[in-house]
Amino acid sequence: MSSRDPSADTSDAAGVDVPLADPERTRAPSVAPYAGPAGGWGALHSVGRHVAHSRAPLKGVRSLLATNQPHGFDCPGCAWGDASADSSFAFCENGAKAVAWEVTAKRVTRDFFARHSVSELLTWDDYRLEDQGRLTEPMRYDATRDRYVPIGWDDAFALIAEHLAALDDPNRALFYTSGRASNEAAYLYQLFVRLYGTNNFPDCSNMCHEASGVGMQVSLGVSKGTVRLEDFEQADAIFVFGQNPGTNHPRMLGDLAHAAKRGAAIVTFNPLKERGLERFADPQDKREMLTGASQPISSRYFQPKMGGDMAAVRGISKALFALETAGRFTPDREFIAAYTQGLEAWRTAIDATSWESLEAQSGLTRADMEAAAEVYAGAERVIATWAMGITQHLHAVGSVREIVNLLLLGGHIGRPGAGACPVRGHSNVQGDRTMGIDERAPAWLIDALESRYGVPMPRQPGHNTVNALHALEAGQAEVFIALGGNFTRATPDSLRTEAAMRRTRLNVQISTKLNRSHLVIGEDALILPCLGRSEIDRQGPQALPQAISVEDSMSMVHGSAGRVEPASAHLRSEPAIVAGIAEATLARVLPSRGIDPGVVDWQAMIADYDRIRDEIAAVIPGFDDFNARLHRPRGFWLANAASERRFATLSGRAEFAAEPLPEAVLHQQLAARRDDGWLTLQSLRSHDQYNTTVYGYDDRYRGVKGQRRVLFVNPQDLARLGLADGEWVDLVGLDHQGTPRRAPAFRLVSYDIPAGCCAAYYPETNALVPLESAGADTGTPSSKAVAVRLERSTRIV
Ligand SMILES: Nc1nc2c(c(=O)[nH]1)N[C@H]1C(S)=C(S)[C@@H](COP(=O)(O)OP(=O)(O)OC[C@H]3O[C@@H](n4cnc5c(=O)[nH]c(N)nc54)[C@H](O)[C@@H]3O)O[C@H]1N2
Ligand SMILES: Nc1nc2c(c(=O)[nH]1)N[C@H]1C(S)=C(S)[C@@H](COP(=O)(O)OP(=O)(O)OC[C@H]3O[C@@H](n4cnc5c(=O)[nH]c(N)nc54)[C@H](O)[C@@H]3O)O[C@H]1N2
Ligand SMILES: [Mo]
Repeated sequence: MSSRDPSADTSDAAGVDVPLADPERTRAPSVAPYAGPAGGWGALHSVGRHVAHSRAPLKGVRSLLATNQPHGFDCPGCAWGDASADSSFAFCENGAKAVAWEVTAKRVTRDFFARHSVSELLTWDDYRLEDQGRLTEPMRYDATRDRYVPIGWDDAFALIAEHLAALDDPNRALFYTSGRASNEAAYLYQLFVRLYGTNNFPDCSNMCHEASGVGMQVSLGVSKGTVRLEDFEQADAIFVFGQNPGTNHPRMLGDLAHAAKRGAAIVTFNPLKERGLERFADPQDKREMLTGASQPISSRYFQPKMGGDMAAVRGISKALFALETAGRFTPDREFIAAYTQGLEAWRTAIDATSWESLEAQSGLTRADMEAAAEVYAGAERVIATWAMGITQHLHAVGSVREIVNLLLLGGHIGRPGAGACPVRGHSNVQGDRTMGIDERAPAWLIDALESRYGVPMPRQPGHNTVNALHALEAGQAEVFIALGGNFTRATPDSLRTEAAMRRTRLNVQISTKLNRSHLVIGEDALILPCLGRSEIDRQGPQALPQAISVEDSMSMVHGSAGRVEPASAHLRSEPAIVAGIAEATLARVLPSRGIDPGVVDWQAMIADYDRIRDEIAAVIPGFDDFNARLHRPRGFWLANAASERRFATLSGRAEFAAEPLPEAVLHQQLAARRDDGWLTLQSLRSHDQYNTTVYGYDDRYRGVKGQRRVLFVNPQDLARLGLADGEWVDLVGLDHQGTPRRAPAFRLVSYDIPAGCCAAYYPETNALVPLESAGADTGTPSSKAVAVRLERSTRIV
């Protein structure tokens, strides 16, 4: 294999417009199974390499040590809860990589933008763009020179205000949020956007855990998990659905390992054998590190087909009812009678579902489901956790509700050591929603905002992520502002997304690093560089360091204060940038509506973030006395009614869901067409990435080195299709109108994955995810079920 010209890859094949990785990145990977456990020395060595690559070893290491400590900053890596306040620094390889990536010594300066036109940067891949380092000053796109040029902060704010004031309808502006934004930034952002007049809050969570919130809300009356970290110390059985904690929530492995060690059963459902769910060596355990010992994690490991979980869980429940008849399982009848409704309808639905159909949809055998039921029946306290393997499907809400059904059957909601645990993605995605980043704002929130500020707020629902793209396509939206993230790369159907983003009149990206969202632009564009979480945020006349706050997956809210000097003197904090935009914009738009722009004193809040928290305390339930409670070592817990067996559903009871299974999920639909090469693709994360941020080209636990363009396929499928491990293929999909989409050049890796299923990394595969293929009740793209055909690649010689 040799390299090829990347520019040739951008245009010639139908439906391709995103460049391939640059030539050295299209080299052949080395592929060999990984023998070690997750964690262990492999993790320590990897951190060393990544810290060195960031060229800021000392600073990097010092800040790492402060992460997730009582007086340090919250790890920007994931939303798993933090261990007790007195424990020493919790080592996490991928948390360390996230921090090293942020505290890098590399910088993107005005000279960089003078040297590289936007057209040139569009041929760079995701890794190379972000690897240039931290953004250092505000920049504005100059179309005549096709380059970004410096602009002052005030001029940038004035430009945004001008564009926003010029819109005849505030609903023509879109305000995206990525889940790293702090509670303080998010609160100010939603306040500004609603004062401006819209609920257009497309959000990363629309592509992520939306189904968890929607499903749990109907079933349990809460949209958040009901467990706390302590519950993992008491559970007898932990059912882990559709997640890869070894890579995406490594600190969770510590909790799973402790549970496994004391004998709790860990039952995993995942089409792939993820190493972290098999064995883990804790890098902080001296004995394990010295002796090479490791802790087995899953006691049972089931490999359903993608989209098969609702059927699998229904099968477990069917088996439980059979065990009940045999006198070997007792549902929690007291709990069911006192707190739930709908059991009979659900049971009727289960009785009406044959084992054959459960097997066909789940890809598991009846014996598998019965074995899982045995574990459940023998456990007094059961936790179920899940992530993207459940939520990124069209029927995700059904799956979430079926998992909740299973928990309700044994009374595993609202008792110690038991409960539902959607494991969130971004480190503050849950907090952002709590702060009101919600395109379907509940009435109580709008009421509370109106009464606090005395200004009418919009009540009409706004655009979620997918609808925001539709609005751009239809010319119904023209200004796009992003508080973090990489919208253009994270969203489906890259071809259409990029065309839609090119229709913007103004595209504003508040970011720490350069990414493709800065380059796919229309008329006018701004890059507004902000502080990262690791950096000291000084505000007010005395330049006092400020803390921000975040909420983890267990609804713990805690403070976070940066430790290192900012990457550039010109950076501003996210709250300060939002306040700057708000002040400039509202001064122009509110007076014409007869409203005094002074209703909110933005500068006072920026001078002292305690003032922002006073506002949060006044508006958002659960935050009374916020400033005092924030500084407790582990912060404080937001009450969760369902965990106290109060169910704020329509009926006031927890609701069993009795929805039918989907008639046929994608792998079933494609089964008949498999000989034509059709497979169900899931797009997932490698070990060396954070969403669209690519740290490197290795996926250690899956045994792949030096390449991201790989496709994991079942050996039987390879044989049937006349393909072999090591060959290169293009992935071809179809949009909703049958127009081809192509993601070129993936190296086949024969892999332990159910027949008919395959896997490759996102965002390289986003080109194939149809924009119309999103959950009707969630708007979440079905990134874990994409129909693709394999074509031998003509592109690699
Ligand atoms: N280092 C690192 N940490 C991260 C992130 C990151 O990119 N890098 N991203 C953060 C974010 S925003 C999120 S949302 C989370 C994501 O965390 P995960 O949900 O763990 O992320 P994915 O890599 O998408 O993994 C999906 C897992 O589900 C499995 N799966 C896929 N389809 C199915 C299915 O139909 N059924 C079942 N049972 N399993 C299935 C896959 O094999 C894979 O193990 O991680 C967060 N933390
Ligand atoms: N096909 C497919 N698509 C998916 C997924 C999938 O599994 N498959 N997963 C989906 C999921 S779960 C999610 S959450 C989304 C993620 O979508 P996003 O949240 O939009 O994407 P990220 O890649 O996390 O954003 C990376 C960028 O954030 C900026 N950034 C980093 N730190 C900070 C900070 O502290 N402040 C600010 N302002 N900016 C910062 C940097 O400039 C960086 O380039 O992608 C979704 N898209
Ligand atoms: Mo996510």
